[in-house]
Amino acid sequence: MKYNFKKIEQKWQEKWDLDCTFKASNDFTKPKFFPLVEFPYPSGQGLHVGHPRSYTALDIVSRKKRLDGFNVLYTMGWDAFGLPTENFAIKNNIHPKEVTKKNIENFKRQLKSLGISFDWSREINTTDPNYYKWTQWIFTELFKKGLAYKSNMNVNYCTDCKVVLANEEVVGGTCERCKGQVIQKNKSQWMLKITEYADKLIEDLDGLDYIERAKTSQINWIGKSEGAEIKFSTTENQELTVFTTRPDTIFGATYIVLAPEHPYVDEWKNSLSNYAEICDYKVSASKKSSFERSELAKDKTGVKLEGVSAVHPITGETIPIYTSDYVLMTYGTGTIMAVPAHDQRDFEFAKKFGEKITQVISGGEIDEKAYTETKNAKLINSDFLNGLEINDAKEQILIWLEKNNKGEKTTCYKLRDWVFARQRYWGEPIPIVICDKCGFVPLEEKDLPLTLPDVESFRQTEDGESPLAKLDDWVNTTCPCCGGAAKRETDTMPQWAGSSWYYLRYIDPTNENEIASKEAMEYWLPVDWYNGGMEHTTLHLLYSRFWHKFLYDINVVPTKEPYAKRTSHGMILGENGEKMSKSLGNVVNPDTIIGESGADTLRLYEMFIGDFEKSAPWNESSIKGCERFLDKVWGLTDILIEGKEYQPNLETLFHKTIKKVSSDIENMKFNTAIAALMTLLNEIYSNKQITRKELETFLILLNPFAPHLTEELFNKAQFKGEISKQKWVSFDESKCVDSMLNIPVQINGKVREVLTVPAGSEKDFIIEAAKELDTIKIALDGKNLVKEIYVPNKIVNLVVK
Ligand code: ANZ
Ligand code: ZN
Repeated sequence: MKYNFKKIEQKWQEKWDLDCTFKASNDFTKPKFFPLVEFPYPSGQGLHVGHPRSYTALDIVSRKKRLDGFNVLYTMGWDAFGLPTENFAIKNNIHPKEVTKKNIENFKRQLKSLGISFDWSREINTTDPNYYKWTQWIFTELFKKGLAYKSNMNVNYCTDCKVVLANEEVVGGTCERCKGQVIQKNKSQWMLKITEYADKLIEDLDGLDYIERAKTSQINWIGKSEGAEIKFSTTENQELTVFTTRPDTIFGATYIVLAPEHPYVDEWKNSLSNYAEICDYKVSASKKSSFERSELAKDKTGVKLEGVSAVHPITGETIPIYTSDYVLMTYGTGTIMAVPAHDQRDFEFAKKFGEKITQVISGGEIDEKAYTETKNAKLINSDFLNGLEINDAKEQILIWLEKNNKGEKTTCYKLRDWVFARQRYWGEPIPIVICDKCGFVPLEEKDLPLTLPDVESFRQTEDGESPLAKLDDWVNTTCPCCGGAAKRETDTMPQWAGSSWYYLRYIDPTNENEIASKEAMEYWLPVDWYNGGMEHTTLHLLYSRFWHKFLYDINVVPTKEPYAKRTSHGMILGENGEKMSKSLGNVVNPDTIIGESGADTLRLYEMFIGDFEKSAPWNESSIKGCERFLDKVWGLTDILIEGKEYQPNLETLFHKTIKKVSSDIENMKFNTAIAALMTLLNEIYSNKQITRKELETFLILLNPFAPHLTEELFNKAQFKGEISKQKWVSFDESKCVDSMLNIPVQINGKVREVLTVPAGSEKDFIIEAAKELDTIKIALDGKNLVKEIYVPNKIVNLVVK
């Protein structure tokens, strides 16, 4: 019994649009629910079947919450600035604005065809000047508070894309996007001081309902280490400062290592007898990524600085200085004290270069590896630290260092400030004017947005500057501060800017005076549930939490954190189990599935495909299974009978299914919820009829998953109103227990019959009833019954001789 999904789906989508069925209300007295999914980058390829997994999941939650009486704000937007659009525009000589517009139209058509219950009246677009006015405004506020600054930085520069790349955009020394060569380039860049929020970004994770791996990936990215800086004097008139997390091992420090980029390596040139060799080494190190350099397994390389040496701050011993690429300039002080007995990398290096290995912590063995510490290990070979446990030794040495002015306690972070500029066209202009007299001057709010001017060509200048740099009329301006001649900043903001605060704009998308009204923010914030890809649980979450915390500190938002809960879905893979990609030819377009089987089938399938948090391969035959299930649902009206009750033999199953589907939706177990509905449907069909009450319950339970079909059937069966305006169904806990039990009856351990009795029957009653069964009676006839065993609710076993 095929149903006409094409007609039905279109009909309901039009009706929902016309009636604004899913519009979030401005009645702030109702309980609210604010779900959020990562808004897409509208690429030329259109929607991928991976997108609907997240959108459908929170659509199911949203639809249920509405039936639960919540005012739900579920909406969509476009993260539309960025490189692919710009590259396409350059290649085809079309304005990126036009490309973006077309791509958005296509994405929107596709999303609408999925029947997601978005409130489309709140749609936003990061490239709309009314939107980026506020992105720019946040930047000027950051600037005023000293959190945006310009600094000379060694940056990753892709020679093909001609852009500065973030570390995570560089993969194995090449550009993640174009695979072009990445070199280090010194450039004056706008930076955001996210490091100022490092502690808060860790501490405040505590109160949040984030999946564990999202929390750990943020904590690891921030990489907070408590330790000490220790000063070593040298034969030159400069001191070396090392960062160590193990100041207790100081008596085991047998040499010093500088990063190859350390400025002293050049400054000491005249004292270094092997300077040429050192320079060669620096060149080879500059070709490796920091990841390669830090790898434990890599063979250690390095060069001794001949002609200089350091002095141990406590023993006064002379110790050698090396340079090696396993020490990174970007972490700590770019200098370490090597303790080869207890640090594996130092150990490997010391063995190769024949340096002294002094054990200072008791226990363990040394062979291929440095000593491993045992519990309660004590300090040895360490003068006044001897006999102390590690933590006590740390405390004592810190006291000594501070007293003798040789070092102090410090905390180090892996997190770096955020490079916040690109030399490209399709991004938010940075709203800063550069004046000879006044320096950097931010635009005032009344002069925002600073709109992106039109240009003739979207290519960078020959020397890799932003295309905006070619527009003299635009670049030359007057200083907002002194009125003198000044120039505009020509760099634009990075892709991450617009997505760092977009959820705030959903709250009040057309507000012209502020990001959103105070009242609306008080009501809607925080986001109750944010779902998105695992690949965004580190940087995007950190960046947006940073901006939110800043906005909280300047009294713009009422909460410390933007998102109360964060979950992540697994990726949908190609049929061959590999990541879907054009080059592998395994990409599935949702349009195809919707055309062949309908949106409800696609939705159901994507939720049935496996555990929501795990990745799952695409599978055509399971799609057919989902389609058949919906066809069977469509046939329910043919076996419909009157009746305001559940039929006795189905009552328990209905209550159990309501309970299961309700909690499964809240816990993202969409696949098991669907399985429960499939079981219920089979039972209904074996029962050969369904009452109106049962049909109504079934349709409401299925509605969040298959909204079009259930709306249509609800209407067809002449229930009052629309299904999306009903109340979610309730269950009775006491009715979730099966009323009758089926107990197998054995004779000498062999099952002969199954006994059906009311749940909770007494043992004696059950044994007597078992003996009364026809087959059992015959089997017992003339035998000597020696034992009667009853395992409660499980089995009766009668032993005869
Ligand atoms: C002595 C020592 C003894 C160390 C020992 C470790 C074990 P985390 O935990 O990641 O912060 N280190 C410091 N700066 C470095 C740099 N720029 N490049 C490479 N390594 C660096 O690691 C801190 C430890 O990593 C520091 O503590 C230092 O080695 C090394 F048994 O100092 B340790
Ligand atoms: Zn000025």
